Amino acid sequence: MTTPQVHISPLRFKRLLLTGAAGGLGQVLRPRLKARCDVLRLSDVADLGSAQPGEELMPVRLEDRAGILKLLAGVDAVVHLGGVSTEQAFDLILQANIIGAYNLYEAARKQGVKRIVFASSNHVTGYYRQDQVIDATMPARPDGHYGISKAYGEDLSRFYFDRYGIETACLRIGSSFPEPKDRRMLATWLSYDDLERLVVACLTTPVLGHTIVYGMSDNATSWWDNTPARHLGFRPLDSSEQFRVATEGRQAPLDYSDPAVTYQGGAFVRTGPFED
Ligand code: 15L
Repeated sequence: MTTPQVHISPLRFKRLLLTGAAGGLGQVLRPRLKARCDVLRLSDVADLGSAQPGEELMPVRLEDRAGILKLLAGVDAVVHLGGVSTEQAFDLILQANIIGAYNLYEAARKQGVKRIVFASSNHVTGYYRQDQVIDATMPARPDGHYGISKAYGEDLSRFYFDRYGIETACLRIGSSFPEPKDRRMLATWLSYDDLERLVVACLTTPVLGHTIVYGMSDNATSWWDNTPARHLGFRPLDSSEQFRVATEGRQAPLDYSDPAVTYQGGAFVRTGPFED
């Protein structure tokens, strides 16, 4: 009898790449990922400051195909936070999130990078209602062009897994801020420590495959069931409950004619400023 070969990811990496490193969550993960690798390569179009020990800065635009190819040379794994992270004009989303995602996966294929943690978003399923509990096996219902671009990234990464064996965790991140800003975020909140736990679980789980997981803390109110991603071993330890009284106290009365109150995507489902 032959022993099946298991690919075990290292708990410590030689070189990790973090894109979108100057953004809100990029700044949170920068020191935390540095603790997990010898060299942390950082990229963004915004200012990255100066390189700290063990960091290397390589600012590249996601739409720059040749630049992205160089960016992925010699990295063990990628945490891809780069791109547009809110609803914006379609042409911006097209460049950074759609062409950019294609460039990243093509570069991974050519450079032999085998694992990517992709920052997707809860807005892939923002048109499910707040009285529904959904899981990642249910069809996408994006709430705008931003959500559609993330759904594209999820499908693209599944294709690169099926065709080339590049493993990806698509993190449908909820609302990752120091604390929930409103009543909706009591359900969607992801603490920074749970964000780190989630990313580390995705980087280090021996067999990742292609997995879609909602990025949320252990909130009492929840619209998302992460059972299909239990193999990751991600156990959130924080909860939004500690903020409930204060958050509900400053919340204006709910207007049930507002679609933002009905749908999981909140304000993202309102007609945006980018429509004719
Ligand atoms: C997102 O995808 C955004 O990047 C973030 O800024 C939040 O607005 C979050 O969703 C949310 O749904 O709260």
